[in-house]
Amino acid sequence: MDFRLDALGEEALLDVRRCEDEPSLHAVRVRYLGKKGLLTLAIREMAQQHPEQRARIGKQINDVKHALEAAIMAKRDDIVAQGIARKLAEETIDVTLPGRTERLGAVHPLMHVIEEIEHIFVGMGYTVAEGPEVETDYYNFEALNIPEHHPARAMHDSFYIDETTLLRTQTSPVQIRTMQRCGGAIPIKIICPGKVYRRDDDDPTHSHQFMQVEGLVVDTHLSMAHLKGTLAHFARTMFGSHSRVRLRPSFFPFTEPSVEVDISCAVCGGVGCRVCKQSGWVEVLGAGMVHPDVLARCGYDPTVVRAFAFGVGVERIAMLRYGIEDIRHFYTNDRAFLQQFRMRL
Ligand code: 2NL
Repeated sequence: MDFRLDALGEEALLDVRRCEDEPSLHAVRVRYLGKKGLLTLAIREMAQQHPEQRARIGKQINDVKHALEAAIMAKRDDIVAQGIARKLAEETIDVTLPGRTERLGAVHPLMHVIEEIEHIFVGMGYTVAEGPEVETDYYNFEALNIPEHHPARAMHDSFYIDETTLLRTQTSPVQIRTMQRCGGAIPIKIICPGKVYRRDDDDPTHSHQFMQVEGLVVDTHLSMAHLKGTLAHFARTMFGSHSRVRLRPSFFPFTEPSVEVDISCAVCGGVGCRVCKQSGWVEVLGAGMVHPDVLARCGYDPTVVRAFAFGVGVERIAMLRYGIEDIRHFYTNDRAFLQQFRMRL
């Protein structure tokens, strides 16, 4: 019996040592210590021994049992520790790696320029007015002295939706609507930024849709001097204190007199370069005193009230401001191009 117990104990400890996971360890426990386990059977066998030997054998069985239980417990701790160690090795997190940053978008350069223009005019007491991009031909043309057979109304210049509805070709309709809503009240000082649409199928460097900011001031005693002073202030704030404006006579159906407005080239400072085609000047605005017929149509008495208006091409301003040579950059969504404007908030 003694000899068998020793052998059994050694075999059991060997089995424990060979275990690599908890299920096999559990199987060893059942094999030796379970209800029909080998050690359990030995205990039962002990009952048949001579009483004088029982105590000694009982102690021996207990020793083997405790040794086995201790070995199983130690092995379980081992297995658990190994499991944790393996997981830690597999799931290492390198806290020194750079984080995954969200890609931040940027304000589009055209929007940024519009906001700068708004800021400059708000500083002179203007408010920003907006209106629909889908307009009637009355607001887009008729109210602005552009009669039915005027070349500017030809189908090829505008996007018509039906016979009387079109995408606005300038933001003047917003100003017409504002004057009509004000019902003869003065003063009005507004700027109207927004998208405008023109058909330019033949020239790939022109976009069908571009940005415009128009301005309108309605009051008494206004003259071309106020217009020029306003635009000069705009140019100096936008392009720097050395910036100059130059007015050249022109024609628009809705203003009289009308002028084209040049700004001294912000790229070369007026000496001559590719952007200004060596002239030192860049044309960025059209302007004039609002035509009396337009004022009358909007509920203002042109013998009492004066108004000046101007229209700015936002793309041209942005090109000058940032030295961008091709207008198409604004509309191709090239991220390399757009990312350059990220910090200019
Ligand atoms: C240009 C020309 C211009 C106006 C826009 C205007 C608006 C009303 C009445 C009279 Cl409601 N005029 N706007 C006047 C002159 C020129 O824009 O070349 N824009 C880029």
